[in-house]
Amino acid sequence: MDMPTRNPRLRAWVQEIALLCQPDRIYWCDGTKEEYNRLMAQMVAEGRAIPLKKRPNSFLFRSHPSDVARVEDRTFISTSSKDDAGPTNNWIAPDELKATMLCLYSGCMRGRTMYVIPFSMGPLESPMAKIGVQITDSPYVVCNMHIMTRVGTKVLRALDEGADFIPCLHSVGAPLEPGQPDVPWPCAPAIEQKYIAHFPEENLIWSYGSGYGGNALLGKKCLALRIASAMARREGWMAEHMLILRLVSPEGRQYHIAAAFPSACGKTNLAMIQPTLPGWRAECIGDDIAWMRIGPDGRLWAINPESGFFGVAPGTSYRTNPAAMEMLWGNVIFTNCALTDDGDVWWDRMTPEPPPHLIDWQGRDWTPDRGEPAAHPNARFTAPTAQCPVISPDWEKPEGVPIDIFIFGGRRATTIPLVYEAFNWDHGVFLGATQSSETTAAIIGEVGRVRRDPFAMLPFCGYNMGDYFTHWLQMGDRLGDKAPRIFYVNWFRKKPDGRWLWPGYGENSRVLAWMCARVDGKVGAVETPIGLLPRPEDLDLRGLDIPPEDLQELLRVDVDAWRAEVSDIERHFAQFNDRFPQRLREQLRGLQARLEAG
Ligand code: O2Y
Ligand code: MN
Repeated sequence: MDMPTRNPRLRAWVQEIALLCQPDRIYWCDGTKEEYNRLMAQMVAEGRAIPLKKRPNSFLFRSHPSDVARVEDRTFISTSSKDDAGPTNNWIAPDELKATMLCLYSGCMRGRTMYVIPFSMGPLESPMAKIGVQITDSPYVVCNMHIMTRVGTKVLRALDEGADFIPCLHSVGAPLEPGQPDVPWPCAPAIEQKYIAHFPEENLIWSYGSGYGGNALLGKKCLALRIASAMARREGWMAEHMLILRLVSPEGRQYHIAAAFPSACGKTNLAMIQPTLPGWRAECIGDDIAWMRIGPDGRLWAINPESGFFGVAPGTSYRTNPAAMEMLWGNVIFTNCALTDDGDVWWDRMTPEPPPHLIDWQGRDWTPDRGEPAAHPNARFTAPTAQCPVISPDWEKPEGVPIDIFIFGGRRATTIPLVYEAFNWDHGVFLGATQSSETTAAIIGEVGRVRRDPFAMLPFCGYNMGDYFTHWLQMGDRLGDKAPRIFYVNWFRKKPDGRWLWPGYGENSRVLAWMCARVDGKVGAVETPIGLLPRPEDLDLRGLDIPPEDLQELLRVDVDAWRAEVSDIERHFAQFNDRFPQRLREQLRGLQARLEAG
């Protein structure tokens, strides 16, 4: 077998996987534009992709209706001891899981091409970058990886020089018999055949049966969060489900913010915020993942390991996220969006009124009276980060940016105020550990139920979450007085009649500006049982028409509701048993005591 690498481990692994999966051909990706164009042209010719007349070099894909999102129930953290995966992860012992998956992988690429994708998460020159090599039988995955990661021969050269790599094996799980015609979106027919497996003790990823998003683009959730979080704990850094944002004050002072939100809380919108507050501006550094380590100055420095956005399309509009809309002018892969009659894409709430006729995400005629959305609720765009009109000129700096502020948040109609600050690091870790959000239609299950999603990492922590809390506490010990300040936000509090109290989007800059003033010691705060809140006059609300009673409600600490919250937090913490850090138990007792005293 001819291989363009001298790296002995990589050569042996590719050979082993080729013998196992039995592809018809092996192709090593070079990451070039020519390669991307060739694969796209091939997928168009095969009827898997639709070129969009209205957007240059952009294509629409339609997935199989059974393969439309991450499959949390089929995602496994496979450690020798079940306790090391913890109560919030699915677990199967490594030997058992490997035996099952080896049977599935055997001959799974027959009739297909096996692509070998050398990629880097983070700029290759960054001391924080990690190299992965994904093997896949999906050309759609190859093209998405081109956008989302740094693919190519530069990575191969680093591997030749002995760089380590994380092996990521992926198959759609749909071998072709000789003469069998292919389908536009091959995937394993049954959900029980899908496995998204992580072996953190050996930095190994095996994914089988799905061709969609986080299940298949293995650099993202699998490597940059699940495997990286386990590596980060061992090596003393942090891999977090966080956007990274630079806010610049009218005086030109820069503040760097990293923020964790569960799904459906507007994370990409905040990452690309266009402040309404006069004189303030913002630059996006990343919208989903932050890798952070303590720098030589003792501060926490963050990079965005990705090079693309894999954003949810429905809800994205010129009102909610103008920067994203501008970014999507061309060079974009759209998945499960609707197709307009003039060759463009459309999704729910993109425009106030839908077009009179569309082809829906399953290729069927659609008119507004259909009663179901034209685009799938988890329809996606894959777009290069560099195309974002508000991207920071420093987004690829190898050393990253120094973080001043951490924000945790969730979607809660009641109880949680618009913003409050943690008393100290341990209290901030408590806020992250108790993070909660109401479920929306984007998550399978009951809508409007409060779900605890610690640090927005529930589906992404590659080890026992009790140990993850301890890791956060230890990072704080090492950072000392250089630690970022920690805040909690809730943009989604409602009036009794169901209307939002806060306008959100660009107006959130007013809340961010208060945080910056807190960092600089320029503004006071009221001490309450739950944390430090702004007084109404501490928020710069000039030009915003918000009734004083709404503001009062946004900043109200509802002590009775918080007592109920404490009971729920106790139940949530109990699942971590002996892995739960005593310091967070003390935080809970402190909150209880303050609520009783207040
Ligand atoms: O459904 C998927 O496979 C995508 S999930 C996703 C994609 C981009 C950013 N974040 C997420 C997420 O689930 O947090
Ligand atoms: Mn995410």
